[in-house]
Amino acid sequence: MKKGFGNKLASLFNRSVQYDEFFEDLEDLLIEGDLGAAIAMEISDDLREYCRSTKKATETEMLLEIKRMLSQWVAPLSLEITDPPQVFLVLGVNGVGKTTTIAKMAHYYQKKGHGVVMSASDTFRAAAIDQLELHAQRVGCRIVKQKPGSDPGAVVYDAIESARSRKDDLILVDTAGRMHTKANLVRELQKIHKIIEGRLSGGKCRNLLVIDATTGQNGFQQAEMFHEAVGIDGLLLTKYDSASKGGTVVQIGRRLGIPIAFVGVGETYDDLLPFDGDEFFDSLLGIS
Ligand SMILES: Nc1nc2c(ncn2[C@@H]2O[C@H](COP(=O)(O)OP(=O)(O)OP(=O)(O)O)[C@@H](O)[C@H]2O)c(=O)[nH]1
Ligand SMILES: [Mg+2]
Repeated sequence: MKKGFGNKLASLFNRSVQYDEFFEDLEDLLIEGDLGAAIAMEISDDLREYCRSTKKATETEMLLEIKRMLSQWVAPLSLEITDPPQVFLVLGVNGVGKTTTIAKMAHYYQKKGHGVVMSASDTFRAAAIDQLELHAQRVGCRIVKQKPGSDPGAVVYDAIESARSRKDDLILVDTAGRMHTKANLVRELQKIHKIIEGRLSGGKCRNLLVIDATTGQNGFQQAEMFHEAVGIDGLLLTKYDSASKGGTVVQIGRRLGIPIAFVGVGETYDDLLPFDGDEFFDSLLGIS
């Protein structure tokens, strides 16, 4: 999968430009790739130093040096379910791909032989419950739901009880990305999180934040907001197939230390890849 970002990087290497101009263009390209100005400068400075110390570095060597830098800032989140039932509380702003990614994860874990139940805790929109139910039918897993407008925490409570009695391994909780106000959303999520922690012993709930690769820089602000509100354990990067870049998750890894769980690469249930830094950066940087 050769990405637009990788193509641009390749053309930067192919153009014969002055030394300083090359590094300025590289910085611009990294900023365009959503890495943020500070990280772009850090990479550029490191690469200058690398080129100086190695005298004349080849394009491949420079790409591998960029990859080495990026790789040290992001880690994969362990995806094993070792102590069921486990809860994945899926968070994110409106339209980033929460519900779709829940369906993909249900499919992924069921294929591994795990029992999965979905919790329809986006009760803010009536259509959200129907949408999740349709996915549950398609992937063939159970769903716990209540009426639109009901308490999202009560739905999670029911889902946990249901998972316990049916001995399911994984509870996937859909949440609303939008509320009347940001304060409402934060309060709601904190409440849901507290209910889960109260029903299950520590460490059983993973707060997973969905970051849409097409969103750009704003993804970092979203991560800061959710991390401050409930604490984020891992990222789900979506729409990586539509975007030419994935710098936001690198920036989140570098500045907030949050690992990545899965990467969404399309609209079918199989289009979800466990995060693999090696593959991810090869594709991002266009290394073949
Ligand atoms: N191409 C592509 N599209 C995706 C991916 N993940 C999600 N989508 C699409 O993104 C759109 C929004 O997805 P949803 O799952 O409804 O997003 P959401 O976050 O639940 O949205 P709200 O419930 O409205 O907040 C849908 O059209 C999905 O098909 C992906 O990895 N690749
Ligand atoms: Mg949704």
